[in-house]
Amino acid sequence: MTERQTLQQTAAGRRLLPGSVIGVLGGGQLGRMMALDGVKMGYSFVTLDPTPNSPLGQISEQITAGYDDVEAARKLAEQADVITYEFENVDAGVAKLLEEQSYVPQGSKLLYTTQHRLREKAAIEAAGVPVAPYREINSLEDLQSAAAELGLPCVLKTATGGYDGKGQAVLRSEEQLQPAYETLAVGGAELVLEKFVKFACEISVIAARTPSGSVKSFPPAENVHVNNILHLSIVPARVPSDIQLRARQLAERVAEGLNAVGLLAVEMFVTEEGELYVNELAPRPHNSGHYTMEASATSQFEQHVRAICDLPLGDTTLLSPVVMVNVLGQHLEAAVQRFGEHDELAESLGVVPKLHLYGKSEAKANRKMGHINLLCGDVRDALEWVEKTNIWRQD
Ligand code: AIR
Repeated sequence: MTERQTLQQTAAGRRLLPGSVIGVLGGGQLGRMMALDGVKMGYSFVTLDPTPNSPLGQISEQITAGYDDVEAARKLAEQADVITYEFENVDAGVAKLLEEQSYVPQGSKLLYTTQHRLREKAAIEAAGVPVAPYREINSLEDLQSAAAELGLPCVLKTATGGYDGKGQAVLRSEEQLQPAYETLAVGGAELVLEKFVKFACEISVIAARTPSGSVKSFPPAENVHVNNILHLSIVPARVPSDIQLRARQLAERVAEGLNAVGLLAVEMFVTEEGELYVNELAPRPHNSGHYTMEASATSQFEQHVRAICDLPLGDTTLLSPVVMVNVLGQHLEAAVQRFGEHDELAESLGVVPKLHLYGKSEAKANRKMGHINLLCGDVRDALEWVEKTNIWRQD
């Protein structure tokens, strides 16, 4: 920890004024966009990432080493006034070391909770917020009796490590139980069975909480996934305003219940009856919050910096309807081409496309390479732009 005048001791923790150095575990796009906003505010950044010239490393200092490299973590702690992370599978030993040797306002408890589906669900329920009915599964017999109790269809998921639809299987018939169990329980992996929620749509709310305990949320995004990967976030979400309000209240309640610091992304299912069930949490900036970069008074990245530095949280007012569309490896070339040309379609629809690219050197299929925020008068116009450009056409 460096000695600086930018550090103020407050009742709840430390206020880190602009001029402080923020250390980030992970140098991917989320860290990069955090730094793009943080640098504007006067902070500087150092990242620890195994890949040289990572998306964040391109615009900050970088320590190139593995995430479990204790010596490198110690170096990060020396260089930074405050440490955060931009993905949640942080090595528990490294998180503990950093907490001892540096200042990690988010703490390791939040990571410990959100790295494990069963712990996460228990914490959400303890905050008085509903999750879909679920059971812990330790054997094939557990699975058979839990499936009988909950009724099919159900979703079997590994308790740790799964993302973008990996580590899960939808079970629609009894014959599918055993093969799914054998596939997912390899190496004694802990499993959880969830009742399949027949949702009308999926939404997410990003809440922020400071060490001093103030909480603010952003308006919900309506999320459309393709092949289990986020494709679109539509804001305002096309659900009634009372549901939007309830979703924000639930997200804020979860952030408070978990004593979260920084951002907490809360993914939810909305049923036809207007019920809300929390699906998943992420204690970091979230893909479904990228819309805030141009469409909100404060972006999620600025909000995260404000929260971990214990500054007053920024205004989360939505300034314009917006649709965020992800640019995956297979979309990159066409999206870049399009930005080199005059976009008559956008002009005629009154849509303003804003391109964000992450600086990744390798454009693999389904890899998140960038996104486009489409500012618009009505989200239908932005959706029409997405459709008519043919960049996201599925053959
Ligand atoms: N990320 C972390 N959790 C979920 C996502 N999307 C971001 C982080 C991480 C990057 O994805 O910014 O560093 C890794 O992207 P890739 O394409 O290198 O796997």
